[in-house]
Amino acid sequence: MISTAGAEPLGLYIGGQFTPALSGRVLEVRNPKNGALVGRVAEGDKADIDRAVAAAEAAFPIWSGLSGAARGDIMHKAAEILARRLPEIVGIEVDQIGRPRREMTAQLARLPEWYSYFGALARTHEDTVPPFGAGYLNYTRRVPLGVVGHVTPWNHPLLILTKKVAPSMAAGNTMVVKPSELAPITPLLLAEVFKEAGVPDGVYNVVPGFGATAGLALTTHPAVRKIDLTGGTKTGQEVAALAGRNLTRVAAELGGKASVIVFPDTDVDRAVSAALFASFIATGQTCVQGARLLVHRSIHDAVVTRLVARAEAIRIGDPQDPATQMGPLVSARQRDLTEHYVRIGLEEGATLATGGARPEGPAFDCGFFYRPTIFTDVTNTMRIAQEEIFGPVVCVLPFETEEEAVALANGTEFGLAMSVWTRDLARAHRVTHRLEAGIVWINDHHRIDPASPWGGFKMSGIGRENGRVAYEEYTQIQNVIVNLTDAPFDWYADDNVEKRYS
Ligand code: TXE
Repeated sequence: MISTAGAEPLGLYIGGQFTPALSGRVLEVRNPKNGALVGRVAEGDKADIDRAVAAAEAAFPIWSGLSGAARGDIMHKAAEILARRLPEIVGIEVDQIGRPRREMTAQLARLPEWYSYFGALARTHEDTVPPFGAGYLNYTRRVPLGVVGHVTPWNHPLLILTKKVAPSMAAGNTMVVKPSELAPITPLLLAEVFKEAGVPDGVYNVVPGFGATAGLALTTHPAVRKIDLTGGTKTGQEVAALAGRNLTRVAAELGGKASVIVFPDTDVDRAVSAALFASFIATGQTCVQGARLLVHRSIHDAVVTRLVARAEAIRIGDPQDPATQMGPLVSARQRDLTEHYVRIGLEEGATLATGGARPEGPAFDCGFFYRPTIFTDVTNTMRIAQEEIFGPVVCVLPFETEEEAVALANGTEFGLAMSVWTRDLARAHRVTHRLEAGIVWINDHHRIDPASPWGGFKMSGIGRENGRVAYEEYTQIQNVIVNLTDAPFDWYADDNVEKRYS
């Protein structure tokens, strides 16, 4: 097992080996709860990305040459090994990003399902035989793209990585991962899982480093056939523009500003637990965070009163303590951003119902902690209602009519996810069908499954993770048209036979 505690930094993972960066540079991973060193990791740049892409290119004929069933078997094995190693991996994930152990245990326990689901897809995928006409057999083949690049963030390091790795691996691609500079350790640990499962060397390569160096080198590499990125909308726009020069495909899961829409037939306690779950999981650092709570005016005051009391009772503390319900933000930068937006909210005239400050006490002095924060009297034109904050801040906006709720919910540039809370079946579906969002939960929030397509409308991204569609987006179609007759055909012959051209 690789160690994160020793003096030797963890290497990049290229061609089945851990190796130092060519530059010799190393980056430090620090625990956001207290600044303690979690581990030292080799910091890759362009030269290392070039090596990793070359390793992935070399492995491509081997991996793509296996049958889907053989790839599926290896991925099922990876699922079993990963399940066995989860306790150790959860502990490191918690130290890297500060999310509470109870959240990371629940989230990471699901990861093996991705390898099982996509392994099964690799085994069972069927191509098509489109109609063509008498005397012909016409069939399609889905073939892998080649080397693909995964650029991943820090907020769900392994879940987001897995959403990209599992479908691309199942479809027969080889890959280079550029994980977030804040959370590179667990993506490196995953390499051990794949090695033990029998994934050939060079299929899965990891080059930790910064966006402006390693990230840029990967996304502009001419041999990379697809970039799959999760990050901020600005990053997605930049990456897509540059990748376009090489006609590299881009999938991007970007920012969000999800609305939680609560109709008046919802029980107040249910609405409050919905809002808490939607808004404060991951200290609000998730792209589908319920950052906007749209509540019918008739229950607005009751919901706000109860929500404030419940938010104030959330236990903030050491993320490794199983009793902790909210950990720190991931970095000083994320906390600065949160504080910046809280100031903006106050300047814009919103009312701070609770939070808006760091928790006090020696346990919080050296970490990036921030209290759950609720703004009321928010209007849809305020920046706090429109821009992604990515912290534990929720804006409450009242509405009167269904029409108004839909207009408010759709009234941002984002379109990743929303949730609708009502017991009225017809209204639930009627409203959902008018929402501009790639994911809608009815009477729920945050739910995710490997079989269920995940991705955004509007400025929240392009392409889809999860589901058959994700597998297919990691393939390209070859159409094979077979003439089944031996009848002579000579287009230029003067034989008075009518020629068929199409
Ligand atoms: O993300 P970045 P950051 C949002 C959230 C957050 C903001 C900034 O609002 O406050 O983005 O967070 C790599 N070429 N989300 O700075 O920079 C980078 O190294 C190639 C939403 O952490 O977008 C990292 O690996 N790569 C989100 C990854 O992109 C580049 C998750 C994401 O980093 C690059 C995270 C470049 N030019 C942040 N610049 C979500 N959708 O869940 C950066 N990277």
